[in-house]
Amino acid sequence: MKKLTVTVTTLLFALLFLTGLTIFATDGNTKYESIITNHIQLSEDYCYEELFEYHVTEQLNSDYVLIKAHESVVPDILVSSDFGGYRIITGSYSPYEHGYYIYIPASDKLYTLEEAYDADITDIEEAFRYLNGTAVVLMGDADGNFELNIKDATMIQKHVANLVNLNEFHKESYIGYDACDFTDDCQLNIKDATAIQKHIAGIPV
Ligand SMILES: [Ca+2]
Ligand SMILES: [Ca+2]
Repeated sequence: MKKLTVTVTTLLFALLFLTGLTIFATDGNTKYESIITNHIQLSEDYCYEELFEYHVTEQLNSDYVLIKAHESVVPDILVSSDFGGYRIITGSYSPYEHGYYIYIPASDKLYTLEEAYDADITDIEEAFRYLNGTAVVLMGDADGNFELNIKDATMIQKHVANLVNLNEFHKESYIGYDACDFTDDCQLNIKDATAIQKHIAGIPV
């Protein structure tokens, strides 16, 4: 797993975003709250949201539930994790690194997003899609539609030619612009477009 410290500007956007989430947290569904807080043993002062339920059955059970749960503190630093072509903002939610969890009611198992990805849970990508542009991005997804295809390479080419401004395009998503750097070298240039084209063609980058 790779980790990197995000920029100060990104951090400021993130703090604004997290503050908004904290307010929103009080209105969420809390069907599994007592089970989850037993799993991760949060202190009395915490934020909890059930964000997304995948495949709700007639018995109102779900294959999995995307949950955000962390202590009610503003993280002093945010970090991101890269795996499987995704970049996910995790943050240092004291005392836990990850604020997002996947809960599977049938087995009563709780996973971090990365653990859920590694466990190959069916359609886990739908949970990532739910967080697209806020906590999750698909690397190379320049147009932010959660698909990686030739249109993303073209958009980066246009950005390099000053026909499109990807900074402006992703102003509502504090990690959307980061996703454009497909080669992950902290530079956005024609090499990113070329690498995406090769990746789509199945040529090793
Ligand atoms: Ca795309
Ligand atoms: Ca790059």
